[in-house]
Amino acid sequence: MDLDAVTKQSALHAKPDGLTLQYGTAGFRTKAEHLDHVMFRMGLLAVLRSKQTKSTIGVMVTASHNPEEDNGVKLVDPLGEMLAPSWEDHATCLANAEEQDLPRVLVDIGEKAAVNLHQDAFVVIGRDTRPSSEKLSQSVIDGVTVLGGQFHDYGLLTTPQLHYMVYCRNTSGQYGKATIEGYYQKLSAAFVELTKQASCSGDDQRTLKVDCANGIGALKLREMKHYFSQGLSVQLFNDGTKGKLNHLCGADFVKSHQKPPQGIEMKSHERCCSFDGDADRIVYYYHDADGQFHLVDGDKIAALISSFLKEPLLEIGDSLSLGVVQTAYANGSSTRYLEEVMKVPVYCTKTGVKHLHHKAQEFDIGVYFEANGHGTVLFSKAAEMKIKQLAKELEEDKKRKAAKMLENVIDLFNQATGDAISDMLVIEAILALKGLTVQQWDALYTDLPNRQLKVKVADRQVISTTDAERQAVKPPGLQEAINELVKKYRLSRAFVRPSGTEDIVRVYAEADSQENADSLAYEVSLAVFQLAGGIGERPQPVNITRNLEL
Ligand code: 16G
Ligand code: MG
Repeated sequence: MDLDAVTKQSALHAKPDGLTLQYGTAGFRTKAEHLDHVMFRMGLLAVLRSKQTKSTIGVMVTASHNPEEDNGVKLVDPLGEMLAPSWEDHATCLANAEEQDLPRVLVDIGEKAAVNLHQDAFVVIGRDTRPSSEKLSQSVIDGVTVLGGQFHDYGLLTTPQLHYMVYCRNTSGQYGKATIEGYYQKLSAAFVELTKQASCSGDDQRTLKVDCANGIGALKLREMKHYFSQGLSVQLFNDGTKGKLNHLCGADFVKSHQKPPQGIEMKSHERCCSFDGDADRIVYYYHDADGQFHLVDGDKIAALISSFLKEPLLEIGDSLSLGVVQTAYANGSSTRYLEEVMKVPVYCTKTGVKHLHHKAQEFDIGVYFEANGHGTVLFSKAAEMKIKQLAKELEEDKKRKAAKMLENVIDLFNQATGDAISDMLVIEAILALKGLTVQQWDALYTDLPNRQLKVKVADRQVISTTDAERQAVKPPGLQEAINELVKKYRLSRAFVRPSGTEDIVRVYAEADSQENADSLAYEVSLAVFQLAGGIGERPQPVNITRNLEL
């Protein structure tokens, strides 16, 4: 490593005094103006990680659903996964090192991780549409170059597309071509193939309105829709030509406010969906005949997909294991439906894609979704080989068809990560094949009314949790207080956890009616405020907060 060159270059990307950041569930994320040094240093780190793994590493510049002024960065590991936990610690150390300590910290990481510095390094870079992203990705490139790494800058990409590129490059093209056309072709071909078996339904059934959050999803979907134009017609809204990124639109807005985004015209019973700012999340929704809004979230996506998969799996007669992974945010009705009606095993993990992904890898077929719309289906290598072999060999027509269908599903899911575009195509294919309307899909089960609130506390780390975040172990007395409150309501459940992305504590409650869910969430917020060092204004009852918002 040419440490002198690193020091010199680093001075051009100097770290502001006193700023400390942590590599969290979503990488680094904060105001864009504070991130230049982090980007440069993540370029450095990506080179070390690439040398250590002897593979291509990805760097994605995005802050997903955060406001337009924010930005962030994530590293993508060789098989398209999130960065390994020990390297998250290296990332945090490197980002927080004072200028004069930077060379020493770099050498330290190299030693601790046993990096062979003579190995070549290759880094691929992608970015979202934020005004700050282009310059910040140039800082990543500066970091890569000063350590002698090679790179390919893909420019504008969705986060899942960058994961795809990394995965393709590290599997010598076997998974697909590491180009944007390669991505469009692979997914569209699988979609077209899968929907061939759908009996023709009316045009209106094949139209989908997509709110693109004024983000990168709009650009990419506009390019891609020509590849599957016969099977599905998508109409783009919030495509970035006027509105602000994630402002009053996008999956996060729709899920947390439980209302439609601005900028989309919804007629009753029309199927609509929203992506988030980097297109790795998707939720569906519609208005009924009375103008009532209905959200069809990640839990219902998991329910639709797993019930769809059960049939062909049964047909091929091979005992491949199927499991569903959720988080504590999964609606209680969804868990009950999956376990009791669908009879599939359901597991709960901590919040954050990497935790769900990890658990899902334990099954031949692991379906994982967060209620907020992050998710995918993972097929183990063994399951994939088995299915592909059966699709070729099976004699009986019905069975071969089922195996073929599963084969297309495998190709349609972006196996590197959850992907709003690929999830959308899978969902659209299933609805077409099953002849289901969005209302029929929504009617699989009825969500329990729920409410999420935020509480400001002096130090959110005073709360620690166990049992996949469903129980608070600290501060003392908090869980007991929650238990007492929960007892007051029917079909109720509540939990609290420190956010991994904002400086707040999150509260979740569900109960038999919206009033009760609201009131339980409020009471739990008060308990957090009192027992976990709340600051600022005391939490207010939900209807008051809501009136203030209007
Ligand atoms: C990040 C996570 C998401 C999680 C969210 C929770 C990834 C790619 N993203 O956006 O899965 O739901 O954080 O945020 O892992 P919170 O900790 O603020 O509630
Ligand atoms: Mg996102």
